[in-house]
Amino acid sequence: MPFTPRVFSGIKPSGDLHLGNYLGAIRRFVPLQDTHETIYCVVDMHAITVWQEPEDLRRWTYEIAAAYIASGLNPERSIIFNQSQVVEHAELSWIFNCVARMGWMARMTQFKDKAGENSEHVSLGLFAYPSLMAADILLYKSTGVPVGDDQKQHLELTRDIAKKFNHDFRKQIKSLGFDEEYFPHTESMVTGPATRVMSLKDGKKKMSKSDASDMSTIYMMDDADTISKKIKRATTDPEPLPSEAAGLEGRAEASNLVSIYAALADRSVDDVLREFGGAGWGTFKPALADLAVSVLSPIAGEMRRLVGDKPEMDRILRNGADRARAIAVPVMDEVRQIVGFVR
Ligand code: AQP
Repeated sequence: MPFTPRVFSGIKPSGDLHLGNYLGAIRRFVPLQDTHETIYCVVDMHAITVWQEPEDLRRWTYEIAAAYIASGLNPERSIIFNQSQVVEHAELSWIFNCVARMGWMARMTQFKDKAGENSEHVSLGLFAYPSLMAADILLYKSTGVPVGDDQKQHLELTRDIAKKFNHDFRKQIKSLGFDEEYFPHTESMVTGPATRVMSLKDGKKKMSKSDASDMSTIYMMDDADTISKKIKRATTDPEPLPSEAAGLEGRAEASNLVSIYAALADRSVDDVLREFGGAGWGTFKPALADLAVSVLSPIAGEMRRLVGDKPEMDRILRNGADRARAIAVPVMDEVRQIVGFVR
């Protein structure tokens, strides 16, 4: 039985949204509405794998849903909801905890980065995070996941979990009338420039919600002056811009700013360098600042309007959760039968 081309992705409400979330994820979500069934989630259960103030969690949940819509997602076409309203995510994740192996989880570089020296004291949820992510994706039998480059390893693990489930339960899957696979092979959709936006202060570090320095991160809700100030103070090297991409080799900060420009302008890096090759930062940074403001400011304005209308946001999230459940409930019914749970 062929799988419906269906896209799932999500963002954690664990801080203010930034340019990396926008370019690496949200902006890529929008055109997929034309070609796929699309499901975009605010993954609040992922956020609590590290401590969140409940009031902040609620505020960021609304903010992400608002960013989705303000960036061009249509809640009538895409399913937009927050994860905790569809309890089936938690149930499938538990089953996947029993399919996945400890060794698979222990190899996840994001866990190692986040836990650091402190791995004995972080939550069990942080360790099991990729299993919940696999459940998010496979609950809807999603075939594609648009994510930033940093999530590639988690997607490989999602495929491993699906493969092992399909293999371990192949007899039961067949007896339910499925040919071979119950869960599909999920492709990661990571393409184009700025799949990994780096910190403005350190070109080797990912731009992140949890970065302690405000100046390294452009937030989606930053005003025009703040965006310009951050770009003008971004770390660079003394060399002018090269005229082709190969000239950015070994220049992490320069490469980051050019990639951001290319992604915001919807152009290739080579094309941007054809225009700016030979120019100094005094020319390039103001051009980048103007471009970033022209893209982000209208979105921020619309986000502010939407988060100010809580009843409307609640209606959208509830409606999205109802539509998500309409797909998830029959899948979980089958999964329970496959696993052998008595109902
Ligand atoms: N710097 C980035 N460049 C490109 N894409 C990025 N994403 C995150 N940072 C960058 C993409 O945004 C989506 C949502 O990410 P998430 O919030 O679920 O988790 P994350 O990747 O851990 O994001 P942060 O901002 O770094 O959050 P914290 O600091 O709380 O861990 C994903 O598709 C991700 O690839």
